[in-house]
Amino acid sequence: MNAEKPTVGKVLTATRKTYNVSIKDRIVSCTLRGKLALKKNEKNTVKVGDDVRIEFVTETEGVIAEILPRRSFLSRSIQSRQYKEQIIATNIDQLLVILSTKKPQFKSGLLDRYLVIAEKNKLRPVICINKIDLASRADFEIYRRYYSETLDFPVVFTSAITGEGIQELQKVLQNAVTALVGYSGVGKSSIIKAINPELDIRVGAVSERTQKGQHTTTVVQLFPLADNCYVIDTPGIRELGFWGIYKKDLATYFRDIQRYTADCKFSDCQHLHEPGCAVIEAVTDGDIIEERYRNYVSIYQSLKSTHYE
Ligand SMILES: Nc1nc2c(ncn2[C@@H]2O[C@H](COP(=O)(O)OP(=O)(O)OP(=O)(O)O)[C@@H](O)[C@H]2O)c(=O)[nH]1
Ligand SMILES: [Mg+2]
Ligand SMILES: [Zn+2]
Repeated sequence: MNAEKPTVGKVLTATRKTYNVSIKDRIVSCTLRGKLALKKNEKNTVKVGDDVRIEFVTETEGVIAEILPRRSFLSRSIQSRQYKEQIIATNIDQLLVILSTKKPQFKSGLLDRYLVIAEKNKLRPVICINKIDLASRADFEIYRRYYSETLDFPVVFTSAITGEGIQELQKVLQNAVTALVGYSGVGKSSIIKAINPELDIRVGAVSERTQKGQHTTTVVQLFPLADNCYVIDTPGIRELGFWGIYKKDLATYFRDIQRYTADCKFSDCQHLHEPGCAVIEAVTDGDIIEERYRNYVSIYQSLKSTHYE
């Protein structure tokens, strides 16, 4: 091998100074080329999932010289002095939204927030209801039916403990880069480990007292699972801020609500309590499930009106 020859690889981990880049079957530990090290905005900061051009220094060490164009990314807002966009990972095809039946308790409101983020980021969502060993499927059938049949999102029930549903999930993950998102403790890391038990991944117990996870995963990490199949583990995000989503646009990220908005009496209808609202009518008729509509209203109320507010 020519040690000077630049090569393209995928960023597996990105900590402050070191970046692990996967090139073919090897992992190269990289630092940043001067220009990239100066950076200081999200667009030219190396992120997990980036395809990068590296130059080898030794057989196992290199320098990242260039970030290749990104085809997508997942971002969230972080609230410091003002809202700031933070890119969580890049070059993602689909978002695996994971909830658990219990410990922590299933909440459809959380599911709908993640689905808004998926739609906003133009990522295909797949819904995974994990810890099915702790509950009865029948209790979740209403969600499975609505989200898969009415909304057309794949829904998979899994248990990382018994292995139920893991094969079905693997099929959905084929030929894609999938980011796993969901609250701390729902079992994101456990599911990756269930797919490949040889991976070195930490899982952590859920607190008996609060029924919450303990934020075991602290960094974003990409795992190659098979040829052209990658998953990205993410830390359970405590505060799921919305980036660039405003009240007036929210309905466009709810594909079921969106189907009715053209029939509302007022063109600026926000579907809250306006007369002649076709969305509210669809809820009354049972075409949109009430829980989903209530989640819309609650997310609506939590959003800013405009960019400048
Ligand atoms: N009963 C049951 N427990 C599970 C299942 N999946 C994960 N767990 C347990 O749930 C706890 C949390 O699992 P993790 O995989 O660490 O959860 P996580 O989503 O990665 O959490 P963070 O890294 O904190 O965001 C561990 O004690 C797991 O053993 C499941 O399918 N059934
Ligand atoms: Mg984890
Ligand atoms: Zn309306």
